[in-house]
Amino acid sequence: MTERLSNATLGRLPAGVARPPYDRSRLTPGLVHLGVGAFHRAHQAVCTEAALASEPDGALDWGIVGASLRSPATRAALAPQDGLYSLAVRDGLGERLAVVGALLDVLVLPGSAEALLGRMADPATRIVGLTVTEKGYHLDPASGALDLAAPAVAADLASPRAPGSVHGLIVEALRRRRAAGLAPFAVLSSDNLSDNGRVLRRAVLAFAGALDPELARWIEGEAAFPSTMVDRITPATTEADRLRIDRALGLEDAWPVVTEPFSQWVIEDDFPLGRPAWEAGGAVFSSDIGAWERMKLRMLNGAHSAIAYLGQLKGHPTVDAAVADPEIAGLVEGLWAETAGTFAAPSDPAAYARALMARFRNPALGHRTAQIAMDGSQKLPPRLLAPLRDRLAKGAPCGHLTTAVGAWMAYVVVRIRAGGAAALDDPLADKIAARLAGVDRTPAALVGALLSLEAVFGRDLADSETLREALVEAVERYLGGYA
Ligand code: CS2
Repeated sequence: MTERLSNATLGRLPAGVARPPYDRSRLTPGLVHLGVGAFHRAHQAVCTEAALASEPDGALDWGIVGASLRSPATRAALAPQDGLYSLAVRDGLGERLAVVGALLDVLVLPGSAEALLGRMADPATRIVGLTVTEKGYHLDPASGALDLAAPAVAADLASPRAPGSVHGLIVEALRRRRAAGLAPFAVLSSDNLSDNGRVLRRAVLAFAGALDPELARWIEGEAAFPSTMVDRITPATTEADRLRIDRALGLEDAWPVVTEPFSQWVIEDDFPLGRPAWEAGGAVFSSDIGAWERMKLRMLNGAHSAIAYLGQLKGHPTVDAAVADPEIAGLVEGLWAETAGTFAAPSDPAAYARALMARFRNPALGHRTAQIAMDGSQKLPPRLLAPLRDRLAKGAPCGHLTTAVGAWMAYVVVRIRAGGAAALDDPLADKIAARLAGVDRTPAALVGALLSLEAVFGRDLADSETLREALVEAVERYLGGYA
């Protein structure tokens, strides 16, 4: 049997596999990260690793304690490996492997909630990061405000000392810090939300305010919520990845992470208690995160969602297969032409678009369109509906944006018809299925039912006749075979 990757076996890795160049036995925790999935381990943890490696003889006090909010799987895989995992960077030219050492431990909720709160309230913890995907924020997607009635949020408001949501955890840990006379940690969202720091701050303040206005005022005055733009395409790891990587390591790694060569992190430099030297990993500090975020969300993620829905409707399982289809490549180019004018670009959008298409064509990632298609109700507003709104207001053509939104609608209808709400991976699946139940099968009726989802489209988009007509046309085109 192959031995497991661990501190004890690190020395046996083949020469070509990079490993932590610092003394791991001296590494102590400084960061807590909520949502320690593949993306965090391919991105922020790798920048942290570079920061640690940049001062191997310095104070190694920025180790990461991760928390899994929903599943014990990450801990089960990584605890026997002392938190070590390998990162496989892949493109058409091959695969580069590195073992990352920055992650010290993984705690799983709900069992370890108390240990996690203790760690967050510890004076050594100076930053609490989050990658919990859009739905982990429990926001009303159209307005961006915290949904105080969402079951996870309501449950934490009812028993705030034993929280399970990100807001509940952050507020309870901050309450304990305040009681202990400690300054707050910086709260760092690395999710694909527009103005993620600002949005999270508003949500945390709303949550705290509902419990204890004094505490909310303290958080408002003292705590930093820097915004960030994060980017690295990181598909879910497959069994084939595991087997291939184990062979290359000569050791078993139960949960390696596969990613692309490109990585970008733009961060607002607001860390009152200090931060790792993330620039060593290529992070860039800027005071204008909004511009970076809008370009990335509207161009990369907007195109991704369009590719995912159209790819699913046309039977393309992966992004590279989908963009090899001229109709989809054409839609993506058209989408970029429409979105380009809707934000103040921090760099040349044409060059950015060319680089994006090359990344989408990466043949070694196998990024599944079904994975990106998840949670459309949360993803559409910042990616496609925000630029659509801007263009509609100017009376500018938006045929490609509406085609992409229409593809989402057609996809939703196809899934729900095939297997009911359970077949749609989306936090609003039940609501969406209920809207569609009993309506006519005509494209106009289906579009009407979906546009009435105020949490997604707001009032304004539902009221736009121009949009409605364009969507009916798109849905007709893609649902033709199914209607
Ligand atoms: C993707 C993103 O799954 C999705 O919705 O669009 O995860 C995307 O791969 C990342 O944002 C790239 O940085």
